[in-house]
Amino acid sequence: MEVPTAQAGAQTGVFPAVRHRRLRRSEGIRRLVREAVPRPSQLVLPMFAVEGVGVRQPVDALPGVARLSPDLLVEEARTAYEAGIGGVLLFGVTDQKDAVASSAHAEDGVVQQAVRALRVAVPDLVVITDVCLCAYTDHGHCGLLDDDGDVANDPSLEVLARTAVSHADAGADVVAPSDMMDGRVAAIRQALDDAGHEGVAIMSYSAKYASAFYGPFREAAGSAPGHGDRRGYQMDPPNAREAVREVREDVAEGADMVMVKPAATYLDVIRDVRAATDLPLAAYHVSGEYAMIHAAAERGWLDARRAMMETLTAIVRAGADIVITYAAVDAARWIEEER
Ligand code: PB1
Repeated sequence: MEVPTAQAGAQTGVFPAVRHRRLRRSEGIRRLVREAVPRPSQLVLPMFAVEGVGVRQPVDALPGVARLSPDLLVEEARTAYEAGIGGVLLFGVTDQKDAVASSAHAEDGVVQQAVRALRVAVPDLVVITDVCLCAYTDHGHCGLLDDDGDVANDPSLEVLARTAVSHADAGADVVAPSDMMDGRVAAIRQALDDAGHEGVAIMSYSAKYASAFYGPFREAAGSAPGHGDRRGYQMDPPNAREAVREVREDVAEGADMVMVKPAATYLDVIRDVRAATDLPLAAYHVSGEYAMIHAAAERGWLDARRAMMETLTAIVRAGADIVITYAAVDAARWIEEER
């Protein structure tokens, strides 16, 4: 049989020898060459824990999301676990607020109660807890205030560390400091180790921006700052190089995982951070990035499923190993349907 050779005179590497559409001809071929496909096991579901029994308070600005008492939270977490997601990230919602965030590290705090309930009800679920003071302070900032009303960095570290230890005491697998105080990773690592929690990991919100996309979360958690804003500690959106500096600092202080937040509007930062560290890189698809897709879909402008999956795929394509998203359970199911 004569071995076909390139058409006489035809150039190789360009049309018509190369036809890119050959690899788009069928779903089978497209699936074979698909590059970045989110996996259910890399998705983390944020959850809001409140006091009480039988409490379910849907959050208007976050379709499908509710504040849940421990009994109902474990049911929803079990469903998420059975859908194959990688873990849950717990946020406390409470009326117990004071100037020094006492309820943040209370042994019977809302997050501590939820962690203990999950440890019993869904023992193999990875439980991550958000470590911050904004939900527990009467001023709504992520740290303690000094006499001038500014967020006092170093005095906040001790309270953040105590909060992380109280989560670990309750059984958290991972603590995730979202406060953006300088030095908090080292302080938390030292406190966890001193308390015998060498095995509890730290997922640091290393590059967390003062974003306009947190509004729905603040409605859910009742955590908006009472005065001013968070630009004195969260990062300025125009800065990408600064994110690499923040990540390198947290790695040096002992972070086990780092994070970029928000995600869909910071894909370049995710890519830069990916290149800067081999540690597991999480990206947080925040409340506003999630809610705006649902809002557009409710007006008939977008297909929510396709838009959500395209967004999560972009975050993974940019280099994220872990995606924190309110769509985690939906996405896990959609991924399984499309396998
Ligand atoms: O989904 C979201 O918008 C997350 C919001 C995020 C939670 N870690 C913070 C946003 C804020 O600044 O209010 C909460 C700060 N600890």
